[in-house]
Amino acid sequence: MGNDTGRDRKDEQLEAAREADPEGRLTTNQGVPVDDDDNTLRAGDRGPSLLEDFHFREKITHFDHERIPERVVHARGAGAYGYFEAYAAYPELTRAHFLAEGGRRTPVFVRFSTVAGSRGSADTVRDVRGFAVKFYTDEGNFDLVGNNMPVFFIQDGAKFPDFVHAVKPEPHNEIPQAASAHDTLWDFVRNQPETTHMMLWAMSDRALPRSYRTMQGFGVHTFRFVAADGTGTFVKFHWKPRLGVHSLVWDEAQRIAGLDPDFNRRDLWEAIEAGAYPEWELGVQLVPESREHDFDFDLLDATKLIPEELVPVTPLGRMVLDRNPDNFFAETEQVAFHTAHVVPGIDFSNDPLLQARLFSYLDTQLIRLGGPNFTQLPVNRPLADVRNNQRDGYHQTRIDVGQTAYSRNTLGFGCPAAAGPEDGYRHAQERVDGEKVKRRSPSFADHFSQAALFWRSMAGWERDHIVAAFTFELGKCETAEIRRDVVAQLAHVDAELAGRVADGLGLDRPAVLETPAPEPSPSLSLDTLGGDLGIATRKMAVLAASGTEPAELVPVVEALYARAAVCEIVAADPASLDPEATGADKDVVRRPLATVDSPLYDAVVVPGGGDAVERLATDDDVLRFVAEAYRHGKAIGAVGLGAGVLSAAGVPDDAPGVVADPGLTAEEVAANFADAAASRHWDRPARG
Ligand code: HDD
Repeated sequence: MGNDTGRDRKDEQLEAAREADPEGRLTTNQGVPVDDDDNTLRAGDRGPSLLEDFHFREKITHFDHERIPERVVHARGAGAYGYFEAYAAYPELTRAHFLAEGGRRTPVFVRFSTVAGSRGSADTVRDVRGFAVKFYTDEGNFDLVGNNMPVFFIQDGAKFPDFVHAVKPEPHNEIPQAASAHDTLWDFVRNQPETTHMMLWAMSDRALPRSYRTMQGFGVHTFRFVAADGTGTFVKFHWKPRLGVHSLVWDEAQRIAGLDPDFNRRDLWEAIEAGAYPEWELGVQLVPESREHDFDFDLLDATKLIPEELVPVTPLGRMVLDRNPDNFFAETEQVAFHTAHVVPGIDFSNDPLLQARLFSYLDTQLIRLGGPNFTQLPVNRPLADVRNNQRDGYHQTRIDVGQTAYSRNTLGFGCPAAAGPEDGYRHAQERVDGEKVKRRSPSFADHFSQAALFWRSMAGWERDHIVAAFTFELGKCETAEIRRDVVAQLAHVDAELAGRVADGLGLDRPAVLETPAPEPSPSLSLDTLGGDLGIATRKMAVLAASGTEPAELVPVVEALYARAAVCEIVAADPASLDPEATGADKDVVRRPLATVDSPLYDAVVVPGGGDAVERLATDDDVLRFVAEAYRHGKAIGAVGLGAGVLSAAGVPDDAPGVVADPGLTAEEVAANFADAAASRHWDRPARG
């Protein structure tokens, strides 16, 4: 890739920091060759160790200091490099250089994360996901530190420590890990009704993304674009995945947390290694400053979204992630995002949550990365030149040359000189006048209308999942009053929601208190966000056994590959398979059944073959595999006699998303199965 892409410039900069010389001799950190790395220096074979063993002391000391504090939130994550490409120039909106020319590419690093869990927690817990993008622009770094949900739990950053203390494991026993289903979170919720809208999102399947590659991202706050002439436009940022938005279901997510705690992390890594580069479109909702007060909610309130039906999303460019980091700690762990990392042309609003973040992120990096020079770490270093009078501090790696480190100076010929408003960052001009108050604006007071908007915009199956999630989470709360109070809070949103959750918890249905909701916003439903890439990159299990008929398996595998899906052949004993029946020429991975399970796949298909069907239909693990796929709404296919395995698992052959007509050819099954596997099927009858 040439230099014009911009992407290579970050890669080249990183190259200078890469160390890869495994063939050289082992040395100490002083570069002294080490003669023996296995034994301490001691007085005699069985004698005590000697303090002068500097190699041993250095090795152990370094090891003892290997850990840094994990992020106080968003500790668990995965990152990747790529580029952002603008579709066109947008001079009427912003003077930002990275949006100033169609086709201009800017390197990026993206880190996705869960919020509540520790670094080692499972990926597929019920949680918000972080979606943080660092643009290495020619004018300095711009960090868009967003989430996969467009609203937030609280309105004012002063409540952030309280919220985080409530959702994190409880302080007396540090239980539960990476889970919101406990008393303190829901106690916070009942006392802070502004959480209601976000809690509906968090109880929806948005909190269980199938993949980081199939999540939307949102800047959440209202930001401000500033054009060269100073014109300001309020802006909300949106990332839309090309693969569509896809989620897991709760039972499946829990199973995956045990089967593969690295499920989302592995998925991102493998897709990029395989060249299936994930892609998102960056879009914006734009509100001219003159229309700031045209809405029945406040643009400064982060618990509100602007329905896309009111303000459509205008696409500005696309982002592609095409390179995995070389070293998790150096890059993904040490990357430091900050909402105040903005470039000329991008500015803030007075959202009190955003304003608090503008303080918090720099502060946290100082403790997490040990001092003010974290900006010099390779992953954080801007591509733009850095030139100022900031000096010294822990881990300073620059050698700033010259006599002067102050401004204004004459000895240094006045250098470096300030850029001035034309080139330099100039904060948006705004007249501000007010009393000093510790008070919420009355325009932030409505906590339920948009919660109702979200609920009413959901498809039936999404509502079922939300009700199940509230019932599960509140069911885990040990304090009865918390369950009762939260259900009463839900009665402000919708009678059906509150009533169904009350039923699930064995409580009386609360009195109806509904707030009138705006018109539903279809763009909030996952039903409208499926994408148009069908089954591309989805993972399909092909269940096989010795005796599986090649003529029934190979066309299925070929058809799935032709649609860019990933296929794995799953068998109790892969070595017993006829090599021809495994599509070996296609390098199809074969997995022993004991090492995988149904929740790790998006759909399952069973080719026929007399002996094989008998083996499969009498194997409990196979039957559970198929039954679980059915329960999780996944497409299930069978070729020829393979249908016998489905009926042994109790799967009705005419249920939605089940392709099991023995009269169909393998090619026909493959085509129908591929269509069925593009989405989940929730309207299924119970298994027989
Ligand atoms: Fe935050 C990390 C997103 C509110 C304070 N936040 C962090 C990360 C993301 C977000 C994606 C992880 C970045 C990474 O991968 O390194 N945070 C959000 C969003 C918010 C939000 C979308 C609301 C709209 N955050 C928020 C508030 C505060 C913080 C109100 C404090 C007042 N967030 C932090 C932090 C973290 C952080 C403590 C922990 C680690 C870090 O910053 O680097 O400063």
